[in-house]
Parts: sequence; C-alpha cells; structure tokens
Amino acid sequence: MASRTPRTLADRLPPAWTALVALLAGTAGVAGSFAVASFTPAFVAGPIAGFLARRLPGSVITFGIVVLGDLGSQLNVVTALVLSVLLFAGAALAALGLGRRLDRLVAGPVAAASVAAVAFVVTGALVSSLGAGVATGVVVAVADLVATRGVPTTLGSESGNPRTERRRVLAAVATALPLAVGGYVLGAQRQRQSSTTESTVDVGQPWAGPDVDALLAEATEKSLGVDGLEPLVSDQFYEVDINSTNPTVDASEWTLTVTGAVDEEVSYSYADVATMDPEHRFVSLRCVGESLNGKKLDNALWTGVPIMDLVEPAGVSEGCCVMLRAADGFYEEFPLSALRDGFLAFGMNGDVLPVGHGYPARALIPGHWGEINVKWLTEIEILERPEDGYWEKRGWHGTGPVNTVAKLHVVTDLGDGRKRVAGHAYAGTRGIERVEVSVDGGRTWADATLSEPLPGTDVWRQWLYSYDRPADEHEVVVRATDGTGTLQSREEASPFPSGPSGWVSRTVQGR
Ligand SMILES: Nc1nc2c(c(=O)[nH]1)N[C@H]1C(S)=C(S)[C@@H](COP(=O)(O)O)O[C@H]1N2
Ligand SMILES: [Mo]
Repeated sequence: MASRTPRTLADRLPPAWTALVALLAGTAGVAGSFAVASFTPAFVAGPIAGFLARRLPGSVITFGIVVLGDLGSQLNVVTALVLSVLLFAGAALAALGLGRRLDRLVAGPVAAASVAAVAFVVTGALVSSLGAGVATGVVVAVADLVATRGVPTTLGSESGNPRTERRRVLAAVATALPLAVGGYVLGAQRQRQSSTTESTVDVGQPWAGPDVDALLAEATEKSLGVDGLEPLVSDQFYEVDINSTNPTVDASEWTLTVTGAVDEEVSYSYADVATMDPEHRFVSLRCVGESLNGKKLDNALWTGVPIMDLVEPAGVSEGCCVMLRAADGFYEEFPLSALRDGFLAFGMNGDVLPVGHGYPARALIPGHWGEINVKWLTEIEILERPEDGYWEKRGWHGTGPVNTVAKLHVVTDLGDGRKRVAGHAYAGTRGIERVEVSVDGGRTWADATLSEPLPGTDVWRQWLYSYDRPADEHEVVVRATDGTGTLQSREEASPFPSGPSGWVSRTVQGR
C-alpha cells in the first residue's frame, strides 16, 4: 500500500469518525431527552412520530394500520427515534465544525446548546431539551478531552495522528453507551410511575366503592374462566391513538366546554364533573381498524355521568351533529342522536381513568366504533352541518355502529378426547343472542355456550364450545347472531374503510 503524505485533507480529518462521534452524541441526546421526559410529548421522538402520523399520506397510514397492525405503529416510533438521533447528530456535527475553529473547551458546550435548541424547537419543553443538550455535551466534551489529552489542538484540527482520532471515537463510545443506557433506564422508570394515575384534583374516589366492587365481582363470576381468554372485564384493555405518546393533561387545569350551535357556551372543571352523582356502566369498545379476529375489542366498567347532563345546560335547539375535540389534537364528528346515550367517563374498573385511556375524561358512545369514543376530551361542539373527523379525512368510515363479530381466540385439547374452542362476541347495542360453531368448515352448526350477559346495553359476551376430537385436521368456523336476530355477515371485507367483516375460521389439528 502506498504510504500517504500526512497533512492531506483525508488524513487530517477522517469524516466518518467525526460523523460517528456526532451520531453517538445524538444518541446520548435522545437518551437524555427520554430520561427527563419519558415517553411523553416532551420527549423529542414524540412530536416527530406524531408529525409523521399526521402528515404521511392516508394510504400509507392505512397500509400501516391494516397490513402491519401494531407493527405499523412500532415502525412509526422506530422511524421517529432514528430521525431524532439524526437531527441531534446534525446539530452536534454543526457544533463540531464550529468547535474546530473555536477553543476545544467550548466544543462540548456548543454541541450541548445546539442540540438543546433543536430539541426545544421540536418539543417546546425546556427541561427535556436541557437533558438532551447536557447528555450530548458530555459525550462531545469527554471525547474531545480524551482524544486531545496532551495534544494542544482544538477539536477537529488534527495532530496528523490517526490514533488521536481513534481515541476520540473510543472515548465517545465509552461515554455515550452508559449515558444512553442510563437515560433509557431512567425514562422507563418514569414511564412506569406515570402509568398509574393519581388525579391532581381531590374529588374523593367516585370511581371506587362497594357498587363498583360488586359489579366487578359480578363480571368475574360471569366470566367463563377459560385459560388464555380475557375475562369479561379485560385484564389488558387495548389502546389506539393517533400519537405514540399520551398528552399530559393536568386535571386542575382541564376544562370541558360545550360550544357551537348552543344558546350559551358552558364550561366544566374536573371537580364539577367528578362530583356529580356518578354512574357505573359496563361498555365494550372495538376499533374499526382491527383485523377480523384481532384483539382490539375489550370491555371495562366505567364510572362517569351521562354526557347530555353536561350538554343540555348549554341549550341545544338546532344542530345535526357533534364534533368531539381532544387535548391530543384528535377530533371526531357524528350525529347528535348518537350523543344522546353518550357517557363521560372519568373512572375505569374502580380506578381513576388511566392516562392511556383518556385521563381526565373520555366519551363513550354506545355501540359505535372506538374512534368516536374520544379520549382526553376538551370540547363538545354542536354542529349545524356534518363535517369530517380526523379519520374520515383519511378515508375511513368509522363513526357508525359496530359490525357483529364472533372471535375465536383459544383452542384447547382437553385431553379426554375432546377439544374446546372459545372467544368473545360483540354486536354493540344490538347485543349478542347466539354464537354458533361449525367444526366441519361450515357444513353443520351447533350452539356455543354463552356467558351470562353483564348488565348494560353495550357489552360483549364470551362463548365456548367443546366437541369430540376428529381424527383429521378440520376447519372451525364461528358466527354470531345479534339481538335483532340478524346473522353476522359472511361477506369478507378488510378493515378499511368501514370495519372488518366475514366469519372467523381456523384450521385445527386432529388427533
Ligand atoms: N383523543 C383521542 N381519542 C381517541 C383516539 C385518539 O387517538 N385520540 N383514538 C380512538 C380510537 S381509533 C379508538 S379505537 C379508541 C380506543 O380507546 P382505548 O385506547 O381506550 O382502547 O379511542 C378513540 N379515541
Ligand atoms: Mo380505532
């Protein structure tokens, strides 16, 4: 290999190494932001993920929801993380360039300041920006100090010795790694703490008490107790949001306002709402974007008040429709008639409403697809003519009543020559009257056993069916009949645009 003359440009500054230091500094910065903010909108990747979700073409989002499912939202978060690192690395790189001309002692602080500035522009949150800046600055400063120890150069102006550069990179790795791990651990810890909500406003505990305990006990008792099948009150209630981070809403500052075509706007504080005489209702929710046999169908016991008790004082005389608006920028519109049976929930399963499910308060619109059950609700606007909601602007038709479905979630070999299949069935306010099972691909049908209905007008049921194990592989098909006597539609449809339909079937092994 030909020996190179030192002091050519390439020898003076291997750009790949500088870029690597910048990337490491960017990673540390993202970790610093996470340490301070955890997974909230103050975390730099939060607004970026939200921006992607909002600005990407509807078709891309729909592909993410329908084809990729949960992977789609994970992909969104990963993309946002990568973009955050690149953004910070870019800012650090610019600072390194500047540092080359300035004294080496300022390289760290300059990198810190530029990353903090970028973070602040993205999140608007000062504290998490400082966290990001400090972490970045530490990496750059340590890398620089170690690399140039005893070498009287400014950062980036080279001694002509590649070992110096290598030391700089190693130092950057050695500081960025623990910083990134530490930031992740700290943020994850904060995340766990914040997932158990405690309201900032003391209203007693309207969501707890003997009534709630009795209803929850009733749900436990009525559950069929099939291993692996969610009980009638879900252990793990699904979450679907337009953003990857939950908005942080302080109950002491939260208000719910009734606006639009009303005689007079009315506003409620958290205490106003949560000190009204509470009701406890079982209500199931199902997402229009889930797959036919998906798991985005759940049930809970909600505590709250009839939503019209809050709307009527405003005086609603005309108006066809209503737009619900939320603290995360989400909005959905639907006919006023559907609001009439609506509920405003501030409690869930005996606890204060969790952040992920809409704390301080959310709407529950019986029998309708999940999307109009707006979380973090801040405004109820009465409209005089229809408008598109967030998802309808993106081509969905998810504001109407749910489709009837019977899902098959568990297949068990009972070990006594029989098999057992089980699942949930749901038809919104129409209720579930019957679930049938075929173990021969749809030729013959038998009735499944249903769980006793829970009190309420919008609740799912569990079903189970046991049968003698055939020798061969066979096709199990399930279908539900709703409370109006209508059989679940057999016609197969993708979730987009108006919810999945068809009969769930599954191939089961024989003996
Ligand atoms: N503010 C707000 N409300 C929202 C959403 C949202 O992204 N933001 N998602 C909707 C959708 S698509 C569904 S399916 C339900 C899910 O409610 P859950 O997350 O409590 O299960 O909330 C709805 N309410
Ligand atoms: Mo949804």
